[in-house]
Amino acid sequence: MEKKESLLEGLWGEVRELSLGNRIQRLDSAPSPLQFLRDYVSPNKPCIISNAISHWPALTLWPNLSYLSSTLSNSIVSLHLTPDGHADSLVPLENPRKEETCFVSAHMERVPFPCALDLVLNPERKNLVAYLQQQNNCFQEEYSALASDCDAHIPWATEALGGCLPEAVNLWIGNHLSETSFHKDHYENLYAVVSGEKQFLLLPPTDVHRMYIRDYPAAQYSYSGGSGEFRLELEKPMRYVPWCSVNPYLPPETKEIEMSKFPLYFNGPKPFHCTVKAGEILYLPSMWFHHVRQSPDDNGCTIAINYWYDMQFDIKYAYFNFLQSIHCGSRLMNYDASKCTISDALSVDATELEAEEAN
Ligand SMILES: O=C(O)CCC(=O)C(=O)O
Repeated sequence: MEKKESLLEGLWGEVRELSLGNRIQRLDSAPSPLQFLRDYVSPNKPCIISNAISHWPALTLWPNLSYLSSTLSNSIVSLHLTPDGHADSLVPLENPRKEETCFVSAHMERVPFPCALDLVLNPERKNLVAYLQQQNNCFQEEYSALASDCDAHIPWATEALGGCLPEAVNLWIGNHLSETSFHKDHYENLYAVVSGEKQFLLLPPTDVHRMYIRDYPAAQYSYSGGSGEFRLELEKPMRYVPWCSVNPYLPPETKEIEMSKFPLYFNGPKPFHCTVKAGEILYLPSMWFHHVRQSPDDNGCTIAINYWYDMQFDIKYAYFNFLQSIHCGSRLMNYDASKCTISDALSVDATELEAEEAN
């Protein structure tokens, strides 16, 4: 058991030593497609690129919020509402029965853009946190009036990634309270910040065991405009979502207990931390775990647009799945990590836990 743990620690170290180094590389201009493919996509390695979108009118137009409101005055957009800015995240259940924590999605409403922006900018007015986002190609559908302000794709990335246009282009407009919890996506992500700043914590796919991915019951916030209250409702029929258990920014009151529950994360190598500023692009490779926070510009919001390209389901993907499958215990429900050691966490047998659950 200890052997398995030290083998994994060896893997995390070797990946950093041989490939990733200790910080995210920065490029001063757009790479050629060949350089991007050879130095970043093939080795599955992030980078931040400056001066690649300087020609976008969006950089000067979008921070002027009255431009956005007038251009989008007739657009109906998807708005995500939560009580605290944490959507797609883990929340304790108010009446715990079997599971104590659920995976909660935001209350979603389709709203005229000017009203939606007003809610993003004034969280205190209705005591809610609004995040304009929808990961379904929303930029090209809901925000088509802004299409000429930026490129429809990132040309050098499109060429490097096989020539197909992005599968989805998404717009994100949020305030300082919106936070996206640790997760990974099966896409190559080119994430461009237009206004404000985004702070990313990044961990490579080789660190999957440090995320303690478990199955959580899915729940939904529902918001009533009348009472101004949120209700948290478990989905019916029950559905389970595998999600990362680690919250990297712990409030002092739970810090000690959370750190002891997730030692592989808190005692292992620090995640890569990077700030992506207005005018910069982060290349976030497929399957990398990421946690995102934001600092607004002087207008009170952060604006970003990301391009999701299909990933190659190649040998790296197969290796990753194999690695993930070694840690079978982390995918089970009701598995109380606080009661086990690091070695237990790595060696726990799925059938044992299932049997325990059945009893
Ligand atoms: O900007 C955010 O809040 C989240 C971005 C993200 O998770 C993604 O692009 O995959």
